[in-house]
Amino acid sequence: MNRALIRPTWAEIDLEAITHNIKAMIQRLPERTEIIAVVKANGYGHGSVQVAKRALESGATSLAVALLEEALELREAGIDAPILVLGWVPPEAAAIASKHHISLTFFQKDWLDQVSRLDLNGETLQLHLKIDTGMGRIGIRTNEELREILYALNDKPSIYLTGVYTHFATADAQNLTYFHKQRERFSKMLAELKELWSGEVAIHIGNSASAIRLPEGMYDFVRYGISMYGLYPSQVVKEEQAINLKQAFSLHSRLAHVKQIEAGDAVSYGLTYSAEKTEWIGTIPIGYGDGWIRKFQGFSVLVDGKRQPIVGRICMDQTMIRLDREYPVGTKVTLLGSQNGSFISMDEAASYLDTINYEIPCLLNERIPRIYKGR
Ligand code: PMH
Repeated sequence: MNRALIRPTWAEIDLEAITHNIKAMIQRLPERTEIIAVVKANGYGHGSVQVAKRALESGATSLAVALLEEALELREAGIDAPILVLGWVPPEAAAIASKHHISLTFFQKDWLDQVSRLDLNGETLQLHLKIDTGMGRIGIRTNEELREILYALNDKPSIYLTGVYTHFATADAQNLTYFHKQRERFSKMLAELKELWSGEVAIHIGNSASAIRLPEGMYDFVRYGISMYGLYPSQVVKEEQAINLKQAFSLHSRLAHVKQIEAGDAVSYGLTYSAEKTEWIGTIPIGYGDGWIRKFQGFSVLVDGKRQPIVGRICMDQTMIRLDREYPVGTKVTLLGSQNGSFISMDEAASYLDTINYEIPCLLNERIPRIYKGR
């Protein structure tokens, strides 16, 4: 028996959907613009190694992660494509990056000075310069910082500037005024950089929302995250219908117990639910210990293609649902995704939790095995 599947609760990742979503993006982009598949946070909870491999097979040419640890995991899985770390890495770890040919993001002169004092064992280190054009997170903000950093790079022979990029704060919004302001700041900074620097650098500015909405303005690469997984960056982008995406993630379990309760009988901690009449109650083996958080109380799941409400408090490992009739133990329950023609989207779950779709697959933790379809 497959140990990962002793408990019948699993996430299914449809790799064909990943291929579909990458191809849809490639079709929108001009030929010169390539795709960096963003697989940070374990591929937005979908599994970084499997998604990265499928993304590269489907036309993405590089990968991006948030942490150096995440990049090393990809290298350990035998992936040799270019990888960029998007977050800040402690300078003393830069030798690990150069050893494994992983590109790092930088934006501090002090960081560069510290890295230049490391022994890189004859390897080179490739860096992308991050420009903060208005996200207010990381990056240089002024021409003075740019000049200082480029000047400092000049006498560091094993450190190469291979990319420059920025990130948008409102590319998914209705009003794109701020987005265009950030683009304007970026192109000014880029013009300054080109005055001062003769080397070839790859330029990338766009996440999913910007790449979907302004494919012509994306320079050399787009950093394709949420939409590679088949989710729209926002309702606004979804309604524009510029691209057709397929949700890759679905979540399933099976009824572990089915019973009838009588009017007045209560369910779960705190007795927050009592039956109004005789009812069928099912128990499924998933709970907040899996990231299926307590706020899902009152949301629905699919059994027999029909919506059935979650009743009573969600426990650490178990959740109860009210069934429209008796079902045998072992009946499949779909918590996210489609079953018999019905569909519970990630967007619906996110809206129920008053959050964004990005957060849901990240929330569902490693206790839930990921099963890959379409291999
Ligand atoms: N580039 C950077 C620097 C990012 O931080 C992200 C996503 C992406 C690209 C991909 O964006 P997309 O998923 O919208 O396509 N980063 C985050 C974040 O830090 N919180 O939510 C999404």
